[in-house]
Amino acid sequence: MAPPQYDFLIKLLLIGDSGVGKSCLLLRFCDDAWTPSFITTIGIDFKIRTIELDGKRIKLQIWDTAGQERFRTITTAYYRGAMGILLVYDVTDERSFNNIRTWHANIEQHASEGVNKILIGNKSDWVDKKAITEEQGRELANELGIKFMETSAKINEGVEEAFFILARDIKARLIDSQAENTSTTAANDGSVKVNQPNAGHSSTTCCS
Ligand SMILES: Nc1nc2c(ncn2[C@@H]2O[C@H](COP(=O)(O)OP(=O)(O)OP(=O)(O)O)[C@@H](O)[C@H]2O)c(=O)[nH]1
Ligand SMILES: [Mg+2]
Repeated sequence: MAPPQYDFLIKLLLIGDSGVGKSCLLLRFCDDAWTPSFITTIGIDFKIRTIELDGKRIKLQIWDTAGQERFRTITTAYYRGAMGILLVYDVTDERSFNNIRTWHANIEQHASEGVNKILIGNKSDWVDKKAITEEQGRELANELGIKFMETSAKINEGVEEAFFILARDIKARLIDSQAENTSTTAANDGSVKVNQPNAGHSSTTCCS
């Protein structure tokens, strides 16, 4: 069997209200493409992009959930397998910002403990229609104890950074720390096995 084309697999999840731009962020990050048309996600979708961090090839498997309420049962089932979650609101839509607390509470309830998170204020290009300031976004992120980025999938601003910040945090938590632990055991059995970033997480039906 051919060896995998990556060193580690990281599973990410995009959540947030319908229309905030989750699918567009994914399209921008994975395909460097943009579409102004709104095709609402039905249930769940995913895309892959392999990035390099500190000389390691990290395959990002990114799950894109439907924001619409009617898909909530399906989408919630994907929380547990996620190593990192992007909580997205639309900076021109106050309601989507106010709903972030509910999305965050859903994570607390359904995701794996210690899952890395980042708050994303998308559509930063739409200056005229902006309803939520960068400061408000940062304050909420601080309150929730998570990182924050404003992004625009349209003009490709902050998108790369947002995914990389999250991937780096996950790498530090699951891969680097595990490598440190296993390097001690390596002295005993001669093998270093760090290629299981999901070890210790309960597996679900979602992401295998
Ligand atoms: N101006 C601007 N519009 C955006 C941006 N990102 C997305 N949009 C627009 O917002 C609309 C919704 O984008 P989607 O990515 O489909 O939204 P979604 O969050 O995936 O929605 P659901 O799949 O229903 O949950 C589309 O018309 C996009 O073109 C952005 O950065 N700037
Ligand atoms: Mg979508």
